[in-house]
Amino acid sequence: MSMGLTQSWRWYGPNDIVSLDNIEQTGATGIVHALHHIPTGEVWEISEIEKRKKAIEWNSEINSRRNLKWIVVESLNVHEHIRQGKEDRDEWIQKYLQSLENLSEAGIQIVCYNFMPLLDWTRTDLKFRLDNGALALRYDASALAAFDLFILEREGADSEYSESMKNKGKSFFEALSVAQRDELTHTVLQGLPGTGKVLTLHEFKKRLTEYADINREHLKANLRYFLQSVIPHAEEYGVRMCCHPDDPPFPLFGMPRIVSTSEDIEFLVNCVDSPSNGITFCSGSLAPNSDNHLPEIIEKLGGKIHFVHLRNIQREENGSFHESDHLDGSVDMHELMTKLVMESEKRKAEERSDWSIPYRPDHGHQLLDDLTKEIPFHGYSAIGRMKGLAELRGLELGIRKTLGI
Ligand code: DNO
Repeated sequence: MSMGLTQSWRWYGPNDIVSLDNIEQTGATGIVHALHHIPTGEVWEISEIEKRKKAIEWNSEINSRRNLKWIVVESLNVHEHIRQGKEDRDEWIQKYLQSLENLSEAGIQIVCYNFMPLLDWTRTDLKFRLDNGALALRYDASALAAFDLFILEREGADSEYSESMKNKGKSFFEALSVAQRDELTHTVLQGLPGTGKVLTLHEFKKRLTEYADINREHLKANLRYFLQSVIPHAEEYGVRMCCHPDDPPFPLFGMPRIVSTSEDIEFLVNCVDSPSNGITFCSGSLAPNSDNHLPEIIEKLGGKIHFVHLRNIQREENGSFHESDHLDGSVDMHELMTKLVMESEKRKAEERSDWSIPYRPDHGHQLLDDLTKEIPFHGYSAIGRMKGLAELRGLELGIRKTLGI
């Protein structure tokens, strides 16, 4: 397998219940990590980066190097003032560049980020029970409509839903107890990974108004501005930036989302033509939109993929979906893995040094012993991800053997 893709694992840091010792046992060698304690936008000082890198790569208990390397930053988050194109955005961009330069000095060359307004990933249920008793993350369009229309009571929301969706949202809302309404609110507003921060309803309402005048075109222009300011420097530092697609891939709460489709991704990579301007290919984020043809995206934009999240989802009615087993669901994982293996081989033939594309099992079900634990980072339990990684690793090996490579 040494000639394959790089198997990696997201580690949230000292508060993660999955330790580095545990991760070594999964067989993953790449660590995906961020300095979550630094507020979004502030500089990641070289000393902080080096300290963490050492904590990851060096086992001080036995004074020996671990078989782990911090290879991807996920994420170096983009400050809201950059997304919103506020007057002081250049100052935030300067700080961003400083962090990139420091990361490159520490030898970390892949940096993931996203351009989703306010909230990162959004789900309505973090403990959806599957038939086998395991728990999964789910997005239920009726629950989201219920929250938006009847809990948040967002101005203008009424005109954005079809009559039938409004009715579904209403029935959903009416069936909820007060505790369930609170739970739904808490679930929707916690898409801020790693920070442990959950916005309150009041904060969220207030922050939504910041987007009142920002339409799709406006947000796209702000993305272009960000890329034009950052990418030439990233290239100079040897850092490959990779934008994570919107999860889910459609607008939420009246705010635009602009990295949701194949066309959106093309817009992004065309903003600046550089090996440093790439994408994170996230199967589970793109797949809820059935118009997104995932294998085609890899074929078309494969050279721009610097990092991969592999996860499956099962599409349900009306845009709802839940996270299914890695090899089972709406995504044909065998086809995707084949395309990724081919892309990697192509890079080898072109003598690109980045042929061993890092991928990680993105999310996993909560199952077996993990069911008895409190999982601090939803989707990031050990056993479910281990199962995913084991399946994906086997899939890659099988494909390579079949193709004779
Ligand atoms: C969710 C993750 C996302 C992702 C960011 C990347 O589990 O896939 O939170 O890390 O959107 O910037």
